[in-house]
Amino acid sequence: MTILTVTTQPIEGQKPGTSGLRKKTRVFMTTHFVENFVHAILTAIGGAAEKTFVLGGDGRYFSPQVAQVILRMCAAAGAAKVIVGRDALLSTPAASHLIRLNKTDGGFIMSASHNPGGIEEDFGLKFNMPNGGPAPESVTDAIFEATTTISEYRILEAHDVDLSTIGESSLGDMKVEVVDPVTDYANLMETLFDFPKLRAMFAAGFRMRFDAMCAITGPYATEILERRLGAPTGTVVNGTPLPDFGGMHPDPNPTWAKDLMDVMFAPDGPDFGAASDGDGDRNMVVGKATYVSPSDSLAVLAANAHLAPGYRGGIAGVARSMPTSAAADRVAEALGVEAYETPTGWKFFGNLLDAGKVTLCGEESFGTGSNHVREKDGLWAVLLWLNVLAERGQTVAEILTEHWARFGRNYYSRHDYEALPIDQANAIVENLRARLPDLPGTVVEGLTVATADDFAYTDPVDGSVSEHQGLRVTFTEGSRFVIRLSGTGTEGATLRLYLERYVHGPDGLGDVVQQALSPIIKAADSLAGIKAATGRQGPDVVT
Ligand code: VG1
Ligand code: CO
Repeated sequence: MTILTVTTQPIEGQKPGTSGLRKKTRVFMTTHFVENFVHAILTAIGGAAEKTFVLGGDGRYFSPQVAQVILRMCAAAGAAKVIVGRDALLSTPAASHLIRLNKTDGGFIMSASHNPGGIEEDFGLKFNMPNGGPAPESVTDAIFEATTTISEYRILEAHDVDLSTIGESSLGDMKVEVVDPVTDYANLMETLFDFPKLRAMFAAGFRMRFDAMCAITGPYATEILERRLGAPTGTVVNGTPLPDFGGMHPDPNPTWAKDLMDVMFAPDGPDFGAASDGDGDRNMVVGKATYVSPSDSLAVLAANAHLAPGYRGGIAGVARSMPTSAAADRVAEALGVEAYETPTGWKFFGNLLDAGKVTLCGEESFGTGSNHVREKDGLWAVLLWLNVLAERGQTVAEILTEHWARFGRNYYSRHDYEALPIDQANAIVENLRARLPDLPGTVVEGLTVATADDFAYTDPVDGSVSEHQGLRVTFTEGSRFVIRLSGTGTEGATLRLYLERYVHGPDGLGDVVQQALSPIIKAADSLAGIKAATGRQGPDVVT
């Protein structure tokens, strides 16, 4: 087979964001776009010669074609082998696991996660490192750099590899091993959780609904929940991955998983509900008529992880992204373990996990995970919740109520203003940033500003510094808001406003989160002027 050397030139905008490169699918479909980016990845990691990689994705439109390009470029670059999920399918956590299990040199994940899929929607590609985690900023910077200087790439001239049949084949001198996307991951879950106990809980009539939102977790949830744990057929809904996710927006939150919310809040609703995102790394958990905020979910899991076999020895520490509520910090304090605060995005947890400093990590955006892989993991979180429910024999509502009584409650919400003109969003952030030094002591809407800064993170393991990770303003009575721009969108800019208020012990505020937060919402708007600048009456999505 011939290796072709193709002349190309830099394509603008190939800068990886919070989690890989995401663009409109039609942009990815333009000439050389995929090839240029793959070449840049291979350059940034020092070439592919003799290396082994993992390849898979969430099955969205255009993935089959991109998989073939990646295979032919890896073959041309002298890679020894690529392990591919059947039909190029792999959830992000399953890909992370395969990278680690097979001690490979990293992996390519084709996904734009929670962004909708289809020819008119979004596509994405990210590279994970040999530890199974997302490439750190040093590597994504090097990838971007390589996209700006590219002049040619190499690709093998060959027919498509059959990815629909499990087994090994050759592409030039490179081996291609097609594996079942689910088995190894499901086996890993069996080592972490008490499957016999969960089977007994389902056998005793425990009712659950798992909404896979026509994305990648369907096959995983069906195998684990229905086959291995004996949950009734139909427990998993929307379980077949579709190239356009059936037109759904696979973002597991109350807005986009409204069907699930309706079922869970109906009078005869199941005991437990869950949804996951496009690539299976995020989750929403819901009890009977009880919504669990992701920040609370992380805190509850941290407080109860020792109830599951994989975490019996306790946890080493907890990490959360800066905008995530401090609920987990209070648990860490009670357990006498360290709590870490990182910038948004899973790539910042990798060093802490590798160094054994933390066992659990989480983000306010419905992502939680542990040291079992180096990605957040939606189904893992669902199984840990199930294990906790089985051990405690309580409902989700009872567990939450007891948790708040013991640790106090961090009222929390995120308000997203989507698809803003980029200049407008930048101006809101720049204006507030410029005022930060003068804010302490200012009284706004009855609240006094205590501190105001632009979050910068120094990685405690390798000393690398990441600046401009979100503007945060805290008030003297302990509440705060954070503003940052999304790094995963593909249309205009999305402004995220994160709001938090801590109330110690039973508070009489009830379950009216937005009401409890209303003083902070007003103060944030008065300081940042979001409504005035955008002309909008309120956020597009509230979680
Ligand atoms: C969002 C979330 C962030 C998450 C990221 C990737 O990023 O806020 O917490 O890590 O998506 O998740 P941003 O920059 O848009 O706020 V996923 O499931 O898209 O890989
Ligand atoms: Co995701």
